[in-house]
Amino acid sequence: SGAPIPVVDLACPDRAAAVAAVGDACRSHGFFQVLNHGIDGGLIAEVMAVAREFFRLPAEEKAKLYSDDPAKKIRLSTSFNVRKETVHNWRDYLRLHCHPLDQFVPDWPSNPPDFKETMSSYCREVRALGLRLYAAISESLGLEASYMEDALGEQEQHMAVNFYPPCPEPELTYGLPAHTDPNALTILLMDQDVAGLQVLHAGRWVAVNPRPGALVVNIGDQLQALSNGEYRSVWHRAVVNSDRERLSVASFLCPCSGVVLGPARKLVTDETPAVYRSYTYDEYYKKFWSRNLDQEHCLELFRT
Ligand code: AKG
Repeated sequence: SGAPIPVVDLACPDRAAAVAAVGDACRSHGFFQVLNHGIDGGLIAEVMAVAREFFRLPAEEKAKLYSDDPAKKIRLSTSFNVRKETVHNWRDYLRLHCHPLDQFVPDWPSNPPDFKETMSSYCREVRALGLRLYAAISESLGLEASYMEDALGEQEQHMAVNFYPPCPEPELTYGLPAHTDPNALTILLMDQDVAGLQVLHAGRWVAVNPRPGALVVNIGDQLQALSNGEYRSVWHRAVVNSDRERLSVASFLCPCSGVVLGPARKLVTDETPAVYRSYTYDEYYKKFWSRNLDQEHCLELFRT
């Protein structure tokens, strides 16, 4: 129910209009779909196919990658920290670190045989798209185009390849419970024909049904902080259903851990005082994951 999330066409010849559309979407919903994002449709289809093939591997083969240690750089699990949760997610997910690629790819799954190559190509493309979006987001706030990229440091990049099997009793759990993203920017690729992602907007859960070829982008907690609360990192969740499996691939751009974050100086004025104090990403990340996902917004703990 509710209004669908905004759609931004990155091929819009009027750049100022595209930048304004990005800004409006970040302010109103914290989520938007991007069309003409520049990532080849053939590559996107291959990513979905290779991810599906991975989850179809025999359980014994996948079990070799299983770990409930959140510190591992590559692992298969059902949530960030299964040791802490009281209700388990109806999800399998493969968590990968993706930047720099040459450091991490050797440890990625070598079955399916084209997993490494396909996923590496996609990671490179997603990163380039993320950097383009940072420029538009910075400009839409009246900042230098390079502001976000500079402020976030040499960024890490992670990926969650999420597989939600059909669930016999979908009302008893979630694929992924309500959360905001602790990172800066998330780019989501998902099945077009099975609904699951829901976004909280004006107090209601809104289903996201991406248009063909679209990617879904959302603002993470760090961009909310850098924008001094102007842009919103909103609650979202994945629901499951009893008859269809669903696949999504979430790419997270994350500040480097030592970088000091806080509202952009230009956005702090007498009329708009700093909403958040400064902190390191390391401090934020530890705080975020030391709590349960569905508690109050973690940024509330970093208010001035
Ligand atoms: C995540 O991986 O953090 C997500 O929010 C995924 C949502 C989805 O499966 O659509």
